[in-house]
Amino acid sequence: MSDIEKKSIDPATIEMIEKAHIDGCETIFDRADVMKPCPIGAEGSCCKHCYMGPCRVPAPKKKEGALEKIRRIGLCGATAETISARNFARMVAAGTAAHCDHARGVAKVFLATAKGEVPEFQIKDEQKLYQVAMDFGIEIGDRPIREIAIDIGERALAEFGRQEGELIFLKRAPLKRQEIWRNLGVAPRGIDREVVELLHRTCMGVDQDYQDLLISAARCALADGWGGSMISTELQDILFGNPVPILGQVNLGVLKKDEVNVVVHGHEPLLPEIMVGVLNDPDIQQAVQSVGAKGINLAGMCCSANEILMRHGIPVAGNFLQQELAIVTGVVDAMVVDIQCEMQSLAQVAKCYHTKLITTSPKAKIEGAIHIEFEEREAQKVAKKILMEAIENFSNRKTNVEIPSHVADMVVGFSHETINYLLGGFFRASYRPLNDNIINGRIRGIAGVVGCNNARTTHDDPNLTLIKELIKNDVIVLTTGCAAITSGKAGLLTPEAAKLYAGDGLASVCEAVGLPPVLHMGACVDNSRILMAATAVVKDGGLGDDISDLPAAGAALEWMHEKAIAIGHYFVASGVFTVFGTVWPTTGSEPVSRFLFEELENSLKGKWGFEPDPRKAAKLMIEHIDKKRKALGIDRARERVLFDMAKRRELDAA
Ligand code: NFS
Ligand code: SF4
Repeated sequence: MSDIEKKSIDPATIEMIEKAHIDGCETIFDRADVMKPCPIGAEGSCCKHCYMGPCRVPAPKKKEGALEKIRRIGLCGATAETISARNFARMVAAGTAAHCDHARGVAKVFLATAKGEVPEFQIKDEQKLYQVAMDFGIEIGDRPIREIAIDIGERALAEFGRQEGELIFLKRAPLKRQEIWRNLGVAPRGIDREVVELLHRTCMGVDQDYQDLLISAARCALADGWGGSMISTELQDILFGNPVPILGQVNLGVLKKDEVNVVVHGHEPLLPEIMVGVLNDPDIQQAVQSVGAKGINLAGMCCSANEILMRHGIPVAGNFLQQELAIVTGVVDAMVVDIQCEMQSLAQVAKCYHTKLITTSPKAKIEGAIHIEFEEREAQKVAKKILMEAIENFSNRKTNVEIPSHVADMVVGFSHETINYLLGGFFRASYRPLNDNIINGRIRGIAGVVGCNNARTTHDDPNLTLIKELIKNDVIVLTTGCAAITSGKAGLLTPEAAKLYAGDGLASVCEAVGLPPVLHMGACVDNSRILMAATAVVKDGGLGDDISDLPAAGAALEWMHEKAIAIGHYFVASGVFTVFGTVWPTTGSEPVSRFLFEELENSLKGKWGFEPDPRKAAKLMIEHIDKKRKALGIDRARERVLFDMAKRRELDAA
């Protein structure tokens, strides 16, 4: 394998890394060669929680003496276990804060919309509005939609500042799960409260019991999955429409040489939604013509991409590690970013070309970028202003233009409600057919494969290898975030992929209902959809009475963000075996790792796993799925199915 092939398995990515070299433009792929991770920080053994430190307590190398062991405490006496668990918990708090602050923004716009203060936004999905109203215990009767929506907005916002009781959406979980949370004292009270409390607990001299720290981190993470993230998914669906299957295209090849290209990158769907709406505005179209462009091409990057892809079929330029490379094509006239996962280096890369980097969130400015703040009350005006900046920039393109030809088709937009309809039909929407096919063994189990790219491993490779291995073994895959984009690029998000890549059992089910073997469920906040899908499967019956009983597992092999740790921890705390790859942040403390990998299962019935090799990770997940099938007494059914298939082949051959 050449050096460049170690960087990515995506041909479009490799092409652009090479172009960047020719253009003399540095990217993250170059920096990853030069700067290696700090070995002490990488294992979670560095504490900076007070300035008597930073204290470093690296794991002892083999054959070290007693003296070395004594040094494994910080100045204040904090043990390696405390330090490791505190670092882990802080990641959970930060990740939860990111998802939930995004959710707060959505809730505020939702309430303003309900009050009629932002005419640009409307309530699009009334059915979902009623559903959420019922979950929130809001009276429906014959009240006008507007009033119900105001109540929902207020109640959603109150979840952030709630001081006592528990988050409302916890009641959506299977009853047994709720019991587990309450008995263990991890049912989150208020969203902000859990984040603040975890930051407090992890300060110098507070909670210094690693098990207690990791359990309280679960409480905070649950405030993300069943709190902030779920609120943001639900309210975004009501405002912009619950996603339904839609065709889209993905990879850098979606950029167009003779059109103005605007890439929206980040996480909030608010501004991109409005941009989609004003693309055909006469002023915009006229401006496009006047600069000699053939049109204006809006494309997405990362989770912003997933949001507008699912609802409007807007093409996706790429995932996290492709953000700089989109600019390297030389045809991106504006890259518009809001919050999260935007690399600061975009500003430098933009300088190598003609691209205008435009920041839009008051929370996320970047030195060297143009700042045009998104104000929802002036949403259209801002959207048009940004598009005009891009159009004006079209004529500034330099000569070093090259767009990779790679582009793939995909079908996306599988909200958990849509899966319901697709399986059961609109009038008898139900997960029954899924459950039946799991019970009869055609589908072996369910896996959620989600999360980022990480420049410390070959871009797209671990996730893709894992997903292919899972579907080959009849495990249906639900995917979100950057992993979903990886799947799209590789052609796995099409119904035809079932025949090509899935095992006989899964393929037969996919072909019967026209489903891809890998279902794109949205952005990272939409991992809450996976929780809801898992809950729906439990509630439909026949597969135990808790999420932890399901033949299911989760993974994020290329994770890098703190948000991923928050997601992983709420999956674990919801009863899911969750495997991460590439690196593991608590390797510095064996007891902490053991607690997460094994002991947590005693109380939360879910646990973490770490396995950088994607084939081995698939094996771990499938073994777990088979163990659950056995516990449910449905392992025999699967043996029969396999036998049937073999028999059928024999007959075919005869
Ligand atoms: Ni999720 Fe989406 Fe991608 Fe990772 Fe970043 S874009 S919120 S954090 S890198 S999957
Ligand atoms: Fe060192 Fe303790 Fe301060 Fe951490 S909190 S830096 S271990 S003295």
